[in-house]
Amino acid sequence: MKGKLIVFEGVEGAGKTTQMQRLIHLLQASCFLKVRLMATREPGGTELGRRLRHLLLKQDPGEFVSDRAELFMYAADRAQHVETCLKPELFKGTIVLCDRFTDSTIAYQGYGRGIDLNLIKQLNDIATGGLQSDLTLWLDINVEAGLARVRSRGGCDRIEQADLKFHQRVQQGFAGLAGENKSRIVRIDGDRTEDEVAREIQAIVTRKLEDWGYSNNTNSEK
Ligand code: T5A
Repeated sequence: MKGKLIVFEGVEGAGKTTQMQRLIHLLQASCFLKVRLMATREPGGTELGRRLRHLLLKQDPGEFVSDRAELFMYAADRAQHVETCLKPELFKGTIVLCDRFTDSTIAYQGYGRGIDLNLIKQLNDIATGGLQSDLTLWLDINVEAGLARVRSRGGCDRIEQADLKFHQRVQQGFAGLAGENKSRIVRIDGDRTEDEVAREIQAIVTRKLEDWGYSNNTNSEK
């Protein structure tokens, strides 16, 4: 595929959304102007996904969502997202920035909920048709600090409300994944100011774009 998929991952409140927006503005304003860019997210990157996102995250004390039902809803969201959004954009040559992808399912439903990791990997493969990120930026932040950031906004969703141990297992999941996938996943210390984190991300992504053959020069295209 001509395009590249850059994914942001991390526990609740790690700063993914903030940093993704900053990166997209920076790339739009930078010398990589001729690169086609798109920002999306999981769950909720498609119309079907937005409905699944609502079902997944809404707080409804009267309704119990089983772990496997949750897993399959994330997989359905991803299958639709890959088929109707990610693959077409990557074929066109777009640089796609995505807030969460397959590693979130391994961390949350695998490490967090305790569902068999091989089952999740198989489901991820089915949902993605083998599509992997070209670069994953893991914002590594203290779990309690991230939850405090989210809670200070007010109104937690169904997953944010899970207990601290759940979120600590999710964090261990991301750490394990980063250790196993050193060429794909880059760890970024998220416990710093927004500006410090943004500067590191800018440096990493600029280097990657150059490695991939995108020229950091207003006079030339890829
Ligand atoms: N999920 C998702 C699964 O369980 N399985 C899956 O397969 C997938 C794909 C998605 C939920 O679904 C789960 C994971 C999630 O629980 P979501 O709303 O998209 O729900 O959740 P998050 O992606 O976690 O979004 P959040 O908004 O909660 O976290 P972000 O995007 O990491 O953080 P951000 O940028 O919104 O920042 C949070 C707050 O912190 C401040 C921001 O201003 C904001 O108020 N902030 C900072 N404060 C201090 N210093 C910094 N450096 C800061 N950076 C940001």
